[in-house]
Amino acid sequence: MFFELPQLPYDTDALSPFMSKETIALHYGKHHQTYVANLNNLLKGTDLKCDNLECLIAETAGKPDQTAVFNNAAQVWNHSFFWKCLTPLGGGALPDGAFKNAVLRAFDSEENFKEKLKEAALSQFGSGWAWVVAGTDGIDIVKTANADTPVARGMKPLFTIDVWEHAYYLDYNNRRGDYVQALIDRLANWHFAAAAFAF
Ligand code: MN3
Repeated sequence: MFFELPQLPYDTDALSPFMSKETIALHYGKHHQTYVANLNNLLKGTDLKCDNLECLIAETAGKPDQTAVFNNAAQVWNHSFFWKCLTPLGGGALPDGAFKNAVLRAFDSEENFKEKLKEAALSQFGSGWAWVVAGTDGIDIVKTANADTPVARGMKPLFTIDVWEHAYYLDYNNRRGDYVQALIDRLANWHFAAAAFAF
């Protein structure tokens, strides 16, 4: 049961200047890679019977003696998902279809949806994530702290923004708002979110 760093869906300089290749080298090549390595090391000493991340997250969530496995499994899942939420051709209007219709039902307008997503990303105190999720009541926006993930709570993630400082400090210093705005306006892969909603 060994996990690998997934391939990036674009070149390391493809998101520049909104996310520099230096940030990708650090964030993907060091942070994400380290979560994978830590997880594989931790699993050598356990009797967890899982061959995928979702199983590991479900088996370790909320268990104090499994915090290290949970944190690293969740961070591998979160980052693997995060890279797919970005694209060099990102931002712009939501694609027409079921996802957009669900966004409009929940948030009245695209502008309000994006504003609420930005608010969640900015109001997450310290490290964490802002998410667009699908639940039984339609689409919602939630935030999680540190490694925590909606996957552990029965919600279906459609889109996420990493707001750990390692995601933006090289490019934006302390200006989290500028990073979040650029991600939403220029990098967000709404087609991926729409496909995740339809799946
Ligand atoms: Mn990160």
